[in-house]
Amino acid sequence: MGFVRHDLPTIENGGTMTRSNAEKTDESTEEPTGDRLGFERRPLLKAVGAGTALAAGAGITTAGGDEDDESHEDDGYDGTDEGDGTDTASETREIHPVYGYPARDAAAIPDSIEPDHEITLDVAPPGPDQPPFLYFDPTGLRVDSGDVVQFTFASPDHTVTAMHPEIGLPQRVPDGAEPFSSPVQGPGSAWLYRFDHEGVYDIYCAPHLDFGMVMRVVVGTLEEAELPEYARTVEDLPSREDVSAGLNEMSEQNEGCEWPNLMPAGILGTDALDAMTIQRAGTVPFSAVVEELGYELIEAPEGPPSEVGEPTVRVRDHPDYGELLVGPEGMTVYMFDQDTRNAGESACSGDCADAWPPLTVDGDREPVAGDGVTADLETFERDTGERQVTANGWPLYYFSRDEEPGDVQGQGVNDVWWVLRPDGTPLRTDSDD
Ligand SMILES: [Cu+2]
Repeated sequence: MGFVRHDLPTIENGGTMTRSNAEKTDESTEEPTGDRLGFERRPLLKAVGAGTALAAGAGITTAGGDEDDESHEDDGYDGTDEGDGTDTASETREIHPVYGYPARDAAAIPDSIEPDHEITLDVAPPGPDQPPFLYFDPTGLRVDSGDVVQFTFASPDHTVTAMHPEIGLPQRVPDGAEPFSSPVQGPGSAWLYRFDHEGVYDIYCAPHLDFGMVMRVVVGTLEEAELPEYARTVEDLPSREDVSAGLNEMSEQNEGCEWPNLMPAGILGTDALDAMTIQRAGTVPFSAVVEELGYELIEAPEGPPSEVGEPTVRVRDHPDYGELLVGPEGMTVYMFDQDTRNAGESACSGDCADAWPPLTVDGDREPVAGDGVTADLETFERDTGERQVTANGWPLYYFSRDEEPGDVQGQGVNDVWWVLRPDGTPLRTDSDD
């Protein structure tokens, strides 16, 4: 199985920011139909709701041109792969001209890849008179030929995709540039790409093209007179009318909707993203683009954006017990038989809590369910003021003797501490073994 499919999240399980924002604009676009899901290679990618991941996936598969490319699975996708001992580091760590270098953990990119620039993919919440923005920041970037750019994913369900006919959009990359794309990636991950061809690269996020999630990279030093035609016009890009018509087609309920989305043509048509402006400035922040469009970039309400969508509780497969709930770092969590389900209090404090530290969330954060977690996650306030996470009504605890992800030293201790299934039911096993 290729990693693209493996890592295709949908809006439904994708986390918080995108979901809540998308819901605001997409309320009327639910109920995807079979027709909609059939990806057509049209200038307008269908890109809302359940169609999102499919559109992105289709684009990426096309980009690769060979979804059975086994070799890429060994390219160190998780960024921590030590390899099988037969590949040299340079072979496994190379930045592929089509696939780039996806790193599941942005903090674990090998030292051999040194990015020259960084771009963040993120979401800004909606304001009273403006939609949510899905954006690359900076939105305009000038690099030298051969420079490596790290794209850092701060919120769920984005891609970094070349505007290229093989991926369904007009060519807006230099001649000879590959139809590159990242997989659909989520918070905490990164994707690296080397820009080898001088010229103008227009890039988009496939799931969020309709939201105007596009950017421009200028490679090398260009003369205004030699700019390619596509850098002077946005007429070949989906217009507001195209995007609205496409979105309205998706559901009868959408008929006559006016879509507040920033449009691809609207973004790339700004003076701020003029290729010469980018070249002079070096970087053009997204705030400058939205200001030119009469909006204001609203910062996400709290915390570093990279943490907003991080799952609080995940599912991890254990060789003996199967799928279990674990905390954000992968450490096993347990329930306590002395607790009362849904009581909103904990029977474990003091010394007990030293041995069994509660899984807590900071501030006003809501716990976020990772892929496969079907238990309802809630919180209550402990006597200490900390907010402890519950799953299916059971307060969750770590065990202090567990040292690494996968450890289940706490299972069956005193016949009262138990691991939990993804739906939050305790797994009570015979502790004699
Ligand atoms: Cu996106």
